[in-house]
Amino acid sequence: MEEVSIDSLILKLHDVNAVKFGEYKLKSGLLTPIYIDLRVLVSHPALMNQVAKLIYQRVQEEGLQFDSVCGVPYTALPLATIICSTHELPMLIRRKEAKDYGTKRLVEGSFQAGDTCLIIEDTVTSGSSILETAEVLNREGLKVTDAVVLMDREQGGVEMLASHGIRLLPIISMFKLLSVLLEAERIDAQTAQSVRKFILDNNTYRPKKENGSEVPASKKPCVELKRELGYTDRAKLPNIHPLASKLLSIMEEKQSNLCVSADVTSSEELLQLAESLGPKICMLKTHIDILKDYSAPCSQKLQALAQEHNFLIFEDRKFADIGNTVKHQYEGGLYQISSWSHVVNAHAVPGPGVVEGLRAVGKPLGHGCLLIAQMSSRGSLATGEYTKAALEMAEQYSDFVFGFICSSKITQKPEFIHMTPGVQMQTGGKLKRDSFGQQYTSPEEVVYTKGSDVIIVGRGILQASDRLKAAELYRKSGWDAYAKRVSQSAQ
Ligand code: 5BU
Repeated sequence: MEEVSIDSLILKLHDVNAVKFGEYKLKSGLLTPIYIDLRVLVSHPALMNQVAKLIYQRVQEEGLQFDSVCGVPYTALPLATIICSTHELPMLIRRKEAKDYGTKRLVEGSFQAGDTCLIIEDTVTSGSSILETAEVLNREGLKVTDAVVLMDREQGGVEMLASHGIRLLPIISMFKLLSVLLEAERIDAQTAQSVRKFILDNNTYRPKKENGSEVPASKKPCVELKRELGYTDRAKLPNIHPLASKLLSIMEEKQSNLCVSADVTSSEELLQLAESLGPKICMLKTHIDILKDYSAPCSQKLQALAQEHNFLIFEDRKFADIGNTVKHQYEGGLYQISSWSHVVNAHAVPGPGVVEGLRAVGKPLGHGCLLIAQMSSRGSLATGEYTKAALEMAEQYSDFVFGFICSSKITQKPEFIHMTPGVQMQTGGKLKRDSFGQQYTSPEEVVYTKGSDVIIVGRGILQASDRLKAAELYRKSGWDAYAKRVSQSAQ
């Protein structure tokens, strides 16, 4: 079977009218400018096989463990059938017509209480169809921990299912679909923008408060798509962290939202990189503990280069211990990170103490911290509720935390900076990966489609034959995507 790329699949889905633009009514009664109707797939067997193949690929890449597979009736039922038949996996069928067949079982197939069942779905809006199927399976004693969906409309399904303990793994996101169709000139920029606005304005997820009541709609995670502030205006916001303000000013001045990840193992090469790429970047990211010959003069020289070329230094140390320990790790030891790095990052997993420990050292020095809200690696556990908790922690300590490491924009608050690793130019529309699960997205998709501020690029530049030329290519691509995003939001 031919190799399936997401981009070519999106175009084929558009060819067969599985994706339509106009005015359509959703199950909820809401009028939508885009309609995804994957029911037509059954009339296109080759396409059906490609979709089934992509779903199975995702299942394998994620290393999902399960005892059986259940497709949400009806559209995903034949998809589940193809997957289960091709790979000889046990399947279950959930009956929809419980009332008509009162005495019959609600779930057909053999299983044992405690078995795990993987759910497959064609399209997700709010996630309610998957939840309904999961609840039927749960009542029969089956566990549901993961669901794979071909098309995620990005209207809150991931968050809603996560709040019920189900991880949703989408293959195509709405924003990806729009950018591919726009690129292929199947739709114009205005249509793409109106769909983007509709999606952002109509997030269906309403988180529950601890007492079970819903958070009012005005506090929904997705805020109105207003005219977006540019980097210059954000730098002047009254509540902005001084370092975030400095970074935004550098970005504007150098027309660069590129952070180079200087993952090299000798001090000489690190300094040479900082010297040559300095004029192209807003930030240089280090992993100081991979240097084989670190000594204090190296970080002193790096500081001088940062001053000369006007960039910030970010030590990607990923602190993840109790406050007292990270305090020592930050200021002491061999590397004395706090003495030379403007920015560090931390995992939210230990709870607020990790930020408090770092803040005690970094705040008096005018330094700042990024919280790791999402990761670029395959199977990352930093999703859904975890990401939200990291966001809340950042809000609580906004005198020290000024942004996030994330794969896409997670808050509309313009004071926070979003920085995204896992960036490489894409070729041939195929998602790039390295052999250890690093996943790559293009600068355009990260900044324009996903709304992040800074691209973090390592091997995309380091492995190029001409690093300076590659850095310029990434700088331009990231900057153009930002300019396009801001100008479209002004329309
Ligand atoms: P690459 O060569 O562009 O794949 O390097 C990416 C860098 O960003 C590398 O230093 C990682 O340690 C770092 N990184 C990441 O790739 N993904 C993450 O989620 C986080 C950091 Br956090």
